[in-house]
Amino acid sequence: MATLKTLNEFIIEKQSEHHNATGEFSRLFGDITIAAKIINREVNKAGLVDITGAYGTENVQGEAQQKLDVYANEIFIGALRNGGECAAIASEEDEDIVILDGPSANSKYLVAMDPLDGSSNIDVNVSIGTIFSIFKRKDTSVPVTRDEFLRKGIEQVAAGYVIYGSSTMLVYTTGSGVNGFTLDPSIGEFCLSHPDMKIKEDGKIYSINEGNINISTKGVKEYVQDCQEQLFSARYIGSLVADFHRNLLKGGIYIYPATEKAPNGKLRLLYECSPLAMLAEQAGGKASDGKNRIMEIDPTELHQRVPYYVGSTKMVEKAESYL
Ligand code: P6P
Repeated sequence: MATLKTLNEFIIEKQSEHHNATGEFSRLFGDITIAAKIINREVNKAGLVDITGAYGTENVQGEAQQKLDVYANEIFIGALRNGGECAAIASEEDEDIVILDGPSANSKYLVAMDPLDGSSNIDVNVSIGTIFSIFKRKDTSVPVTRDEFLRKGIEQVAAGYVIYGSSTMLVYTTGSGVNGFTLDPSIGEFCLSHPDMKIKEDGKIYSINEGNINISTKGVKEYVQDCQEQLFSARYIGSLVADFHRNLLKGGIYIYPATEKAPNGKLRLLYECSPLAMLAEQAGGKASDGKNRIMEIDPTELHQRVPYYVGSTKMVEKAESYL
């Protein structure tokens, strides 16, 4: 029987492969994992919380019930602040960066994240996710600035997501392949369940909100028509992490194109498109804005949106050929 390998054991094993590893990255990752476990616990009882919340009850900390994405944001910020390995955070939930003072002040890592993506799906019991991206500071002797986060995806040292679904999984890469870990609640550990994940070069699943098709470009309409003529399956969960994860396992493409309503698409480059692009590429797939490789886009502002085509290489290339 294969031996169980926890995420912590895996990270320490990998750390020893990086000769100059000082354990800081491993500790940073441990902080992210702790936050994911806490959020998992809250997400799993979200329905219940909503019911009690509806009666204005307070949670165990005596605070008024918060929206779960605000709560998730605070949990991640708290875990990273206490861990002391992250100098600052860029979050979808905060307009400006959050600088972590105290022990974190001269840490060498920066984290960009969407603490709980798809949170509108919580009260309909649909899978949701956390997306995170890790950069290394160039100079820890100067204060962190907002501009320091405006880095190309190729500069990420790690990227990953947590999917809170029928099971809770953490999937990440540090640039040498993608590995998936499933949370075993009975021992509170993420255990290696999907080693060396690869996405199929081609697939038959396409994920796009076809409600926007009439306000999408001609090329998008033509590509969707092409998928329909080939009798592909349309699967759109309305939760990026869930659609991405299914396509990673089964092959497929996820598209959030530019539309008349959203001329740059809806998804954010820094903490949604870029980290998932690193994972897609590391798994043998592709991620573009319809023309340019996502990982090469030079961000100009923190919450910048980009059109997004990600998944099986041949499907992304076929879509690009129509654009
Ligand atoms: P629409 C959730 O709000 C999200 O950011 C992604 O998780 C999801 O794929 C997309 O937006 C859904 O957006 O416009 O299709 O409802």
